[in-house]
Formats: sequence, C-alpha cells, structure tokens
Amino acid sequence: MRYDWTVDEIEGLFALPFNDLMFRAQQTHRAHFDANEVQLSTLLSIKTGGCPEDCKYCPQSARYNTEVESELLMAKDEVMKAARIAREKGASRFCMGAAWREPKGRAFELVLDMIREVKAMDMETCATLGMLTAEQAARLKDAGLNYYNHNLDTDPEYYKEIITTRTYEDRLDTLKHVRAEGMSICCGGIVGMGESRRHRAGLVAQLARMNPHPESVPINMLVKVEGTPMAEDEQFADDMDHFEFIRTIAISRITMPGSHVRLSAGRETMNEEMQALCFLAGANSIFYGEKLLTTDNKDAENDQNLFERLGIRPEEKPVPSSRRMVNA
Ligand code: SAM
Ligand code: DTB
Ligand code: SF4
Repeated sequence: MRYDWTVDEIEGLFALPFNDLMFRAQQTHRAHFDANEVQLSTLLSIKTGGCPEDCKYCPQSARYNTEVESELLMAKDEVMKAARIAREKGASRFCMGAAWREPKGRAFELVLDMIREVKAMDMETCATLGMLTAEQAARLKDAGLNYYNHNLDTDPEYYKEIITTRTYEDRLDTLKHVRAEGMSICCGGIVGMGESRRHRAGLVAQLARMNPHPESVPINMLVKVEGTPMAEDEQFADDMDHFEFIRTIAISRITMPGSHVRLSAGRETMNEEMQALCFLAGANSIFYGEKLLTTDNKDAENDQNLFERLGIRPEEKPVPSSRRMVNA
C-alpha cells in the first residue's frame, strides 16, 4: 500500500486517456474486492438545519435562505424505526447525521443512546456530527460506533473559498481523534464546486496520504441547492463534466486500493449508464434509500432494479471475529 502520492502524480493519473484510466482502476479493484459487490449505507438526518457553519454548498446552514427548516433532534423511537426499515431493505450500515458544528450537552448523550440501540440491532453504525474532541471520540467508541464520517471536502488551497468557520486543520484534528480510538474513518469530498483539476488531485492526495487510508471514501457530486452560494453565485456557475467525476472515482480507487469508494451525493441526476461507469471505475458503496440528508436520492427499488440488471450483489455486513469463532 502506498501513502506517498504526490499531487503531480495524481494529476498525471487525471491526464491518462479515459480507457487506460478505467483499465487501471478495474485491475486495482479486482485485486482487492469482489468486483460485483457494492456496500449499502442508509443515511438519516437526526438533526436537520439551523447549522451555524457557512459551508457554501450546504442547504442546512442557517446563513442561507433554503427550503430546509431547522428541526429539533429526532426522538429515539423514530430513529430506530428508520434503522429497522433500512435493515429490512438490505442496508448493512446506518449513518446518523446532525447539522452541528460540534456535538454538545444533552443532545450528545441522546445520540450516544441512539448509537447503542442501532448497534444492538446488528447493523454497522456511522455518525457525522461535526468536530469532535478526543473525549467525545472516546465516548462514541464506547457506545459502539463503527465509523465516523468527517469529510475534507476539497483541496486545502481551495478550502477557503468554501468554508470560513472552521479550518482544514480542525478537520484533520477530528480525524486524528477518531483514529486514536480505533474507529473506522469515512472521509471524502465533493466534486463540482468550481475547483480546478489540480484541486481535485489535491483532495485525492490528502486522502491517499493518510496512513492508514480512510476505510470509506465518499465522493460526492455537488447537489446544487437553491439558496446556497453554490447555486446562486456566478463564481460556481459552471457545471462539471461527468467524465471528470468518473475519473475522480477511478483515481480514488487506484490510490486507495483497499478502501470502499462510495458513489455518494449526486446520484439523483445520474442515469444508469453513468452509475454503471462509476462502478466500473471502482466505486463499491452507495447511499441507499430515498433521501440523503435533506435532498432526494434514488429509491431502494430503483437501485435493486439497477443491481439486478448489472448483476451486482449487496455486500454483507462483516461478521465480527468473536462471532466467527463461535460459528466455526
Ligand atoms: N455537520 C456535520 C459536518 O459537516 O461535519 C455533518 C453533516 S454534513 C451535511 C456532511 C457532509 O455532507 C459534508 O461534509 C459534505 O461533504 C456533504 N454535503 C453537504 N451538502 C452537500 C451538497 N449540497 N452536495 C454534496 N455534498 C454535500
Ligand atoms: C457524505 O459524504 N455525504 C453525505 C454524508 N457523507 C453525510 C451527505 C450528502 C448530503 C447531500 C445534501 C443533503 O441531502 O442535504
Ligand atoms: Fe453545518 Fe455540516 Fe452543513 Fe457545514 S456541512 S453547514 S457543518 S451541516
């Protein structure tokens, strides 16, 4: 495994002829994974809107006038009901998202309780709650959290165009705390925010230089939501070429061979051929279920149909080593 990728090298991968890049991505993919399996994660927004941060892409920031209303933290039974439905539909992981800068007080205690209960349902647990202290990471680990999602979002240089209320370093610190507790990391970014190819290479380099690599790498295609600067400002007006998105997936696969690369936000506007090319480029995880956090996603039946046509199987949840011994 390599952890020393340079931005120049990654830019070199971006410059390859498309077919050569796809061939390399498939070779890497097949050396590490069953090429016909895709992992399914279902998202639930447990605390929607009213966020104090200024992320220019985000419909949940209180600073922008979007259709998203600020809501209170969801009740535990509602969360459990959503988790049960996700499991019945075949998701192996349940990811709870909160529109917070960081978790605090009683709300954090309530989320720990939700994590304990989802864990007890025999699903993998994931949470995305903003910045964490070392102590908070330890408490999440104790509650049984398997994955923490915290994205780098973009290249360190381009970052200041997108978010001013927290630094790139803050993000790296949170990831450090998660890793120190031995939890798995889900960390990726967004493509299509008006960044250059060099910036996309810079984002992938940041991810691929982490040792170990994040276990899950969500590659989001920007969902342009009315009222956010990404949808309103001239600076971000250009739409990105879809092939550039597929290239970003392929390069994430090549540089992080053992990670699950997730074809994340943006699928709602992708046709089936586009999604199939993303799987061919090495994407082996999706967000599954009709909603992401606040925006629409393909519904489960639609994905089941696509999987059947492509001969793709949902990946089973890994059996913990303790239970494997009992069953042997
Ligand atoms: N508030 C927490 C935080 O930002 O750390 C967790 C939730 S936040 C919505 C999780 C991630 O969703 C962001 O880091 C960003 O990568 C992604 N995201 C948010 N809005 C998006 C959009 N419009 N299009 C694509 N990805 C988006
Ligand atoms: C990630 O990388 N993408 C997800 C998840 N992690 C939390 C969120 C996508 C959000 C898209 C906009 C919305 O639905 O609000
Ligand atoms: Fe808040 Fe997260 Fe949205 Fe940023 S991405 S505004 S931190 S909910």
